[in-house]
Amino acid sequence: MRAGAKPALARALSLIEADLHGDTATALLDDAFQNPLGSIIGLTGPPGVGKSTLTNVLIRRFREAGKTVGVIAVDPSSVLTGGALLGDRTRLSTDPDDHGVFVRSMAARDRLGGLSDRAVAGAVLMQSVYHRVIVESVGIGQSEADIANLADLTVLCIQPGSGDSLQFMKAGIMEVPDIVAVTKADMGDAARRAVADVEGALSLSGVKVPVMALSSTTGDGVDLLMETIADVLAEAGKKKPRIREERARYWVRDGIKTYLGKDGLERFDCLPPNAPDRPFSALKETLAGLRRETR
Ligand SMILES: Nc1nc2c(ncn2[C@@H]2O[C@H](COP(=O)(O)OP(=O)(O)O)[C@@H](O)[C@H]2O)c(=O)[nH]1
Ligand SMILES: [Mg+2]
Repeated sequence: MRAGAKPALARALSLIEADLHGDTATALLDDAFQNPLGSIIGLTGPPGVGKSTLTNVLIRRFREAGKTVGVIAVDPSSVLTGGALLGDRTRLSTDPDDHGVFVRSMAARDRLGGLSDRAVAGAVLMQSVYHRVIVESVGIGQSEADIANLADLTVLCIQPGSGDSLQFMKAGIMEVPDIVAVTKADMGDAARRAVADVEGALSLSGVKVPVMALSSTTGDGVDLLMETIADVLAEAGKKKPRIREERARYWVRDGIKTYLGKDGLERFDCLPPNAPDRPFSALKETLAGLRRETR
């Protein structure tokens, strides 16, 4: 897999999907978690905002910069009736002969979005193989927190003139992204107004987040996005140990909640000591322990 063989990665991802808590999968994932090669970039936002189109642009730009790219497209439409609800969706298009790029679609946690534990595991696996892993997910409900706990950097995409920026102001509960990208800037003044709205909302709440308008169609604003991504990743690199531990904690707790419900979470009091290094086996062992208790 590390030598760049796509079939090997594809097999590993299938193993994760089929048997996430098996010995082979957990050993593989703990190893990947301990040996990250690159960074995970989360792209969130409502359906139709332009995430996939932007992902295509990012893939191209990273490849031009000599970086390898893995993509996980988390697709809520797979649990809905067809893709029609999401309108004219852009497909991720990559060169099949390019060994430096790999794209995988994975199902969302449920119809409200959010990352399934398999999508999280898939991203961790890809992070040990590729320089940049892009996770595209529809940003509704749980998914912002899920993305924030997975990615080194999150970009929230906002559609101009859609009321997304108003939503942004109201949503005090929302995880704060690292970058806000107002998409489709080629469509006129609405993008500029949306940037101003979001900046206004952010300054009221006292957080400093770069907000920028861009167009995937014309390429305007993409250079600035690339520079900002590089800056944020450089900053994120400095706090990695702390972030890793937080992530491990979140995944173990989240896994317990997923498999044993709130009741399981209430009976779970402390994180196993190996969790910050080996979160996947820590979860497997904690689940087994809690299940034994109930018997
Ligand atoms: N005018 C314009 N349209 C765009 C731009 N980016 C995406 N779109 C269009 O918006 C629609 C939804 O894009 P898509 O990438 O599928 O959105 P997603 O659901 O967020 O992944 C498609 O018809 C795209 O062609 C852009 O920068 N400018
Ligand atoms: Mg999409």
